[in-house]
Amino acid sequence: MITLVEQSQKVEPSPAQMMDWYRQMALIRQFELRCAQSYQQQKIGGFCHLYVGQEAVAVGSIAAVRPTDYIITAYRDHGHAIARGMDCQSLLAELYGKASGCSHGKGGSMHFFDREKNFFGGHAIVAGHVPLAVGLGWAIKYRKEDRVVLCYFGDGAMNQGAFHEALNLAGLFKLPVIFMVENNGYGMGTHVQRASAVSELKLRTGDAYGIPGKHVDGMDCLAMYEMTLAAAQYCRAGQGALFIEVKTYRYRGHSMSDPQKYRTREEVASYQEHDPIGRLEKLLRTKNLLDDAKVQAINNEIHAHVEEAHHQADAAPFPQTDDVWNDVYANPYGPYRL
Ligand SMILES: Cc1ncc(C[n+]2csc(CCOP(=O)(O)OP(=O)(O)O)c2C)c(N)n1
Ligand SMILES: [Mg+2]
Repeated sequence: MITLVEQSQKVEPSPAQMMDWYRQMALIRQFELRCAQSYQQQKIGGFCHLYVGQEAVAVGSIAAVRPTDYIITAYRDHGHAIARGMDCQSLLAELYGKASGCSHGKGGSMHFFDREKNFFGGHAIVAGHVPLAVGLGWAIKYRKEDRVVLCYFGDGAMNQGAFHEALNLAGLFKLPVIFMVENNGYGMGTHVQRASAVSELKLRTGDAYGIPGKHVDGMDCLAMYEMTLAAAQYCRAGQGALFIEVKTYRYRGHSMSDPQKYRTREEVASYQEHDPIGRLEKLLRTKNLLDDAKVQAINNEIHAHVEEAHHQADAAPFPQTDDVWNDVYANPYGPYRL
């Protein structure tokens, strides 16, 4: 039975909440554009996957869970970390390999982490973190805690063995995990229809693992909020795990080096017409919460914030050579126990 989701009452977010989501999405967009620039300036090394276009997914869904709930995601993690409230300076410092970075400069773009904010990464191996989400869900159930896990992954991850082993256990033990696939249409350059035997992803977990699948428009922040709120209620009520297929789109290449021969400019433009930030902006304008001057002021404020974070991160020191083995392996008796 998926009664809680089916009967989810319409939630009308407050003007302050919607304005906050608008700011968060605009912050993620500007942060990512700064990353692209810093990458070209060779301040960022290694892999770097941008979240431009997908902002409404992280912002709408993370707004619907509590700070005590666990968040875990794959390598396209900048947007989730910002929506979870991580500080831009510690994120940029991480990208620049600095000791003040959230993972002490040793994780980089794909390994953002914040134990205090219950943000469990940032994971580079496709689907490698889905079993970890199930472990977190198991811990919650074992300890009888009032928490849920929000686990994000890409459409490509659903064809990995680890995903299926993990979902089987989550279904079997009715664990409080929201599995959220960010279906942006592609795994690197391969379209989902060329990789998945059943391309309507929400159908893939119900019969197989007893985990009901839902569908939501990932370009709509309010829809994301509403769906995730209902999903969290479902998990908190002890009904088990839920799967949500989020239809979204990335505007930029898979990573920083992607000639994008697998799609046309027209295809990208057709999604940009439904831009999640533009969409919320339109709504806020109709409610007289935004006008040209306010939009400009918000963008200027965010620009100044990101530039300040960039300057501080740029000036920060690199880790010491002596620190090379610190924070690599966990001390099971140390402070980082769950
Ligand atoms: C186990 C594994 N195989 C291959 C890769 C290389 N790889 C990195 S990202 C990626 C595509 C994943 O696509 P998707 O899950 O749809 O996420 P998206 O990039 O669209 O967010 C692949 C194959 C990897 N990191 N891990
Ligand atoms: Mg994808």
